[in-house]
Amino acid sequence: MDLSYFHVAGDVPKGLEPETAVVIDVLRATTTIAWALHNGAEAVETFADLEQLKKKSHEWPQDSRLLVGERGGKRIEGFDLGNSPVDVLPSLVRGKRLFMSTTNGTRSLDVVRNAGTLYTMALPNRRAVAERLLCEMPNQLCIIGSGWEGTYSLEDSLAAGALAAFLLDKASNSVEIVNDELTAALALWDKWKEDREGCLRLASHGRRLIGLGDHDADFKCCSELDQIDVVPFQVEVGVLSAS
Ligand code: 3SL
Repeated sequence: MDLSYFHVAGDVPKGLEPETAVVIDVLRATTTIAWALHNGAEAVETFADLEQLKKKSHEWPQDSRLLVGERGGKRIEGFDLGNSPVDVLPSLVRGKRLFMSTTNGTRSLDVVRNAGTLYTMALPNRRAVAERLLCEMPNQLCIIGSGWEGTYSLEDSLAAGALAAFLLDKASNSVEIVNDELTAALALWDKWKEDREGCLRLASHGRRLIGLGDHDADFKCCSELDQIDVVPFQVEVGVLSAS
């Protein structure tokens, strides 16, 4: 399996349609997606564009849909929930379809929606996603971060390193690191793996969230490792289900 990492979806070379892609947005979209599906959401349908989200969600029965998302870290006006993984409680999301739009994470997903196979990952479901990849053993895997408005983010690189480290540990003979971004992500993981929350708090988006108010529960949740077994998988364009 050839492994590469792109800091943001815009860095994926034009014309490269990844055979298998894993999209990461540690703070907080893919952590929220993992917890929502773990807690029984029917699916999470993601949108880059808010108008499209509103149109699609209105075609869905009102009692089985929730509108979820943020802009600039704050809940979108009129939406049921913001983008916090600790808010997608089983009592709220079980059986519901979540219509979700976030500043960066759902945009990243939109860019790589035509990948042959598409997963999302965060730190709490790292092992589950890695084990799925080891079963499937694709020839080529692109790990794609979400960053912040097109720029690098420390926390997504940390998680990319965490995924690569797991794959190398379990199958070093079958895994090849093919770009420098992933080598750097592995070094980052090595440095911060015992203080993941410290890394998230140091990250510029972590500091942005701290500036917006108390996000202690989010930091704790987003930095947990290998806690849940859900593997979010794109079943149709834009729609992620637990698998
Ligand atoms: O950028 C995103 O997609 C969000 O995850 C950002 S936030 O953590 O919800 O502010």
